[in-house]
Amino acid sequence: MQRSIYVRPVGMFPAKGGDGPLPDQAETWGGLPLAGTRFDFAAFEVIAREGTGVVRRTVSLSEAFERDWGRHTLAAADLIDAMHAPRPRLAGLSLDRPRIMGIVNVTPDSFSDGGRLGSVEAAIAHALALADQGADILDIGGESTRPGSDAVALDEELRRVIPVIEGLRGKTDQLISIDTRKAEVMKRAAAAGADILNDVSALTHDPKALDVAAESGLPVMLMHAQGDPKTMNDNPQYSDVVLDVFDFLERRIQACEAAGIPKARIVADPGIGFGKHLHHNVAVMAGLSLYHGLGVPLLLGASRKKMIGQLCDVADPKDRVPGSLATVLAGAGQGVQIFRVHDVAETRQALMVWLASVFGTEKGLG
Ligand code: 7PM
Repeated sequence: MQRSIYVRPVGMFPAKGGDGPLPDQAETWGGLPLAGTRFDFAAFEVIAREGTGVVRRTVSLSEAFERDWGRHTLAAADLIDAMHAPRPRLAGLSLDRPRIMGIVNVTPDSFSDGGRLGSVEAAIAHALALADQGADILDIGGESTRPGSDAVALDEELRRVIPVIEGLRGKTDQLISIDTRKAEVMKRAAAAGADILNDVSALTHDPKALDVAAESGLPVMLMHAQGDPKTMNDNPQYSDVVLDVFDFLERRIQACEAAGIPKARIVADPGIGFGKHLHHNVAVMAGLSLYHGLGVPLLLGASRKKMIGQLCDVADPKDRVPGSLATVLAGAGQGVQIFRVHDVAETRQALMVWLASVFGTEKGLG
């Protein structure tokens, strides 16, 4: 299925409504609430696929509501409902302020101080340090999905991540997500105490993943990728990357709902760097608020990625922290709810100051 019309909220400004009930439409003519964030938005960018091309126009809210959209009316109305509805808590976590997901890689190269036990203990210590720095979610991953990388065998992935989840559970109240494409890893991680499933293939890689995820009852994070990690960045092809990613995520959300995973348990992620060249990645970054029309919270993972290296000519990922922070603030400015990052303390500081400066409040991240 390909949509012909898309609506993107633009013109974010601090909401004046406070925490009360939604004012009726007439009173909100100046702006509509954005997806349970502290923002209202002032206008729509209406985007239409026409033939092989795409046309865009920015219209005020009042013009949009007064105008006859003809055959597009229903599709546009659904998107508008979806983008302004507040988001329910995710595994107990409220999403009315930006949330930080700290990356915990459990791969042999990430903790190089010796054998497997050492790397399990180092990963647990690292995760606890990230929790201390203010991570709301700890994302445990044992399969390197780096562009060009080989798949990791099931037993090896289990040996890496399960002891880390078991070790962490009981030591922290922070949410634990498991970054995996494998149904068996999801099942075992859930049994070990994981709270969220994070799949860079949006539950497409493993034919059993959709049902296992539904049976687990856990929330799922669905990421867009084009192709398999091994080859995905060789020659990615899109008609319009921003819209094609929307269509993919919309289809995957529908597949989840059909399998018994309601929208209240779904997060969507456009997948920076996964089957995307630089011009694709920056187009997705600039268009992030479009994805609020999916009706679920958004997750952005651009931390230390090649996009930053290419934009600024920085070869070593460790030197990409300032650029990573810029992606977080750009995402926050478009109402993205969750940020997957390596540098939790730095991200927290940046978001706190951003929140204070944009909204004029001192208690931004609570
Ligand atoms: C090596 C290079 C190892 C790159 C891992 C990576 C995302 C993710 C990853 C993301 C979600 C990384 C990637 N990226 N899950 N897992 N979104 N939801 O840079 O962008 O961390 S792995």
